[in-house]
Amino acid sequence: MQIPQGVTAVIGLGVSGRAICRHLARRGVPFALLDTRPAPPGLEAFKALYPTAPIHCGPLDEVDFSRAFEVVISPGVDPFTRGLEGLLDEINDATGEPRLVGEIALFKRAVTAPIAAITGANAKSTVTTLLGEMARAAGVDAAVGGNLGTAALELLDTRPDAELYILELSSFQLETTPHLGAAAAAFLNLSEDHLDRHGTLTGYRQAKARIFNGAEHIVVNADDPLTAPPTATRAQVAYFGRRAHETGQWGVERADGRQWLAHGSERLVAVDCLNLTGQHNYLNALAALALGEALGFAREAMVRALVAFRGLPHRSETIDTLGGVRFVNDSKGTNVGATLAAIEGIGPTLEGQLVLLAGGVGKGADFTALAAPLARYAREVLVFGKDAPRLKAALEGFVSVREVDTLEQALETAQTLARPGDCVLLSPACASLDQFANYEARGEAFRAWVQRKRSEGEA
Ligand code: UMA
Repeated sequence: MQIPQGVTAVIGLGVSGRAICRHLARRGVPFALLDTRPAPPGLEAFKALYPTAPIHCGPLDEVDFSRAFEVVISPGVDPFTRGLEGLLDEINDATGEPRLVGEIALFKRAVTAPIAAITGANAKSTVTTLLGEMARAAGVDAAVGGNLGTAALELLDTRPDAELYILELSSFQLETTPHLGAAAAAFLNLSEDHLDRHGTLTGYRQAKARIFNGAEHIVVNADDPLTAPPTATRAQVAYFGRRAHETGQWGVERADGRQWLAHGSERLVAVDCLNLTGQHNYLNALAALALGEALGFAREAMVRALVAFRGLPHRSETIDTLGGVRFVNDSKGTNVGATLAAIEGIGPTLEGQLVLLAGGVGKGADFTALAAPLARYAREVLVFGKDAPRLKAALEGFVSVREVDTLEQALETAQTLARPGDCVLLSPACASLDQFANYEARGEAFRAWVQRKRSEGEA
């Protein structure tokens, strides 16, 4: 297929691709749709909506892009896919950007209100949502989306008058964003994920660090040097971290027998006033406070929103306490970094110990980083699913590990092992796709089991 002269090629018929096409159609920009899959879901509906748009389904090396105005790629498609060779390096004279860009580049060109952007290997959805709540409390009309679920371009169409756009951005989205120019940009943490796409941790970091391009304010993690901007920046930099920090920094302070979220020497709120639990969530709260401060939100409003915030489903979500044992659903813990954050976040807050439920598809990750914190905080680890044997091999000798077949069996066993003061934590360090449709379905199975036990107990 030859993309006709001056036509924009849109790659991918998912949430982003549909938002890109709608955005272009509204502006009268001619486009063609491509998807690497032979029959992508939603194709018939697309044809009905845009009957004259040229369509190609199948490998991209069958497409001649030489006459295309530009190529706009969906985040789930690798810009180094065969057929796209060299396009990332070619400059489009009309836009001054590479000829291959992503949805966020189009968003940036069209938006007039400021952008707050959040990336990181983990916790970005929590910080994005919390910042949205803080904006609301501060009386700022913000639209919240991006990798979180609602495509950025969709926000622009449905909320054109928003005063602020708060976007969660993935490495896939940032990789194809030449210049974000955010009013405030945060890089929360970095640990191995998506190495199948980015090759190395360095490649993953470089993609994420593009969030800093042209930013006015930058928020980075003082405990994770890999979140620091890789090149000199003119932006104002704020740090958050586990310890109480010096003037102008955001940290956790211990005073009067309590832990406080603090800015320099100023205590803002005691953590026992929050619904969020675990050290990792205190860091998320500090990152959101630092971003909100950079955006000019009133502190009192931010603290009010923070105290009311209950967190997101499947992210260190307390489901119930049965017989003195807390059941926490962290099914979104789909990589080692996320599970580490949950163990180290919740472990120190317990009177008892953790019983960890983990397993699924490990995506080639190395699980050994989990061994030392589990030796410290866990009574037992129950492993299930495809990579259970690899998990067991990595943890054995450090902590007691038992292999079972399913999450249900893991829960039944956990209930017999856990003692009052313990926490049964589902934080699998793995994707769910061997045994569930997605991480949400896995979390819902956990929730349903706990709720059933609660009602059986009450019956
Ligand atoms: N696909 C193909 N060929 C194509 C187009 C897509 O095989 O030509 C496949 C992709 O490999 C992927 C699936 O189709 O398996 C969806 O890809 P997509 O790029 O069309 O995805 P969207 O539906 O546009 O959703 C994307 C984000 N998904 C990805 O980056 C994979 C969504 O984040 C995001 O909510 C949405 O845009 C709106 O911004 C999801 C995600 O899993 C939650 N993100 C990853 C993560 O958080 O780890 C990065």
